[in-house]
Amino acid sequence: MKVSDLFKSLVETISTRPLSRRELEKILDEYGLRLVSCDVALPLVDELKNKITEALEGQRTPVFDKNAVKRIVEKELERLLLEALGGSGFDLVEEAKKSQKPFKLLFIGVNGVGKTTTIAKVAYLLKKAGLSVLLACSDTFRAGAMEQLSQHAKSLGLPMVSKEYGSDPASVGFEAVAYASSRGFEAVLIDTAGRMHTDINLMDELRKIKRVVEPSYTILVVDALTGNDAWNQASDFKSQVGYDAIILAKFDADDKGGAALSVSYVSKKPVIYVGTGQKYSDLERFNPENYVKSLLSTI
Ligand SMILES: Nc1nc2c(ncn2[C@@H]2O[C@H](COP(=O)(O)OP(=O)(O)OP(=O)(O)O)[C@@H](O)[C@H]2O)c(=O)[nH]1
Ligand SMILES: [Mg+2]
Repeated sequence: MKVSDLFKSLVETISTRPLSRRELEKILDEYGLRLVSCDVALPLVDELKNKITEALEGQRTPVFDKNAVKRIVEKELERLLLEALGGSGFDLVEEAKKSQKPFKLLFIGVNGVGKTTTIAKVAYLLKKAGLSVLLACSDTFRAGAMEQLSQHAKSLGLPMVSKEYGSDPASVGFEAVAYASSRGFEAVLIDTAGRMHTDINLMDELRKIKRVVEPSYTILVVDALTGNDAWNQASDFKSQVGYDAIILAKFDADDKGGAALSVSYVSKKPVIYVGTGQKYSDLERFNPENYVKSLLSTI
């Protein structure tokens, strides 16, 4: 089931006949559970339930009007979902152009979510915009991590800074920034090893990398297929490390649709791009208005 189908079915169910408050609550509880199974964060589901109840209570008319009820719920959903997504964020390319140089981007996230692939895509985008880009592999932990990024660097025609496996990831970041500054690179993109948001030591290591690098922006990469853990990741990385924006990878493979709403709602940080495939060009600006429209288009 997709979030958009659930919203359609919810609005249909609510607007079919007049409902007592109890009946409405029962329906909202049932749809709430189904929304959670579509990766919509529990606190957002609770807010949706409350706000829809309030909106309908305030609009009691003597005669039941199916279309009026439908309009009220649809409007309330639209307002809430836009609020959950918190605006369209910033344009990374524009930020890179106007930023003090080097523009430093630090990518963080759980193992396998798509960080390295996303870095290659962002590098492609910045290079296309005319910026000189340097890649840095601060993942000195996972076997094959340097070879993977270096393969992207080769394909994109970009240089890469790395050190031997096992070396301090913060020192790679520091040296990459120093190298970018001395050689006049306009942007430096730093990859980090994947880590669980619950691992205190690895979170501490990430804080150190961030302190040393002083990134212009820290980007959390989240896998849209993660399910309900996505919003725990968004929340824990925010409280423990801090970041400025989210890129949602594997958006193309997500048939539920709740992840984007949840991560922004929980973190109050914008989703700025979504990954839509494995090619370098498969990175799209995320537009909250269009996304909400698509979620509500079938109502
Ligand atoms: N379909 C699809 N696949 C993606 C996308 N982004 C990444 N992938 C795939 O996801 C897998 C993992 O991607 P990586 O970029 O290696 O992930 P990572 O977060 O760097 O992984 P670690 O460094 O091991 O933590 C690869 O097979 C990628 O091709 C996307 O937007 N869409
Ligand atoms: Mg990686």
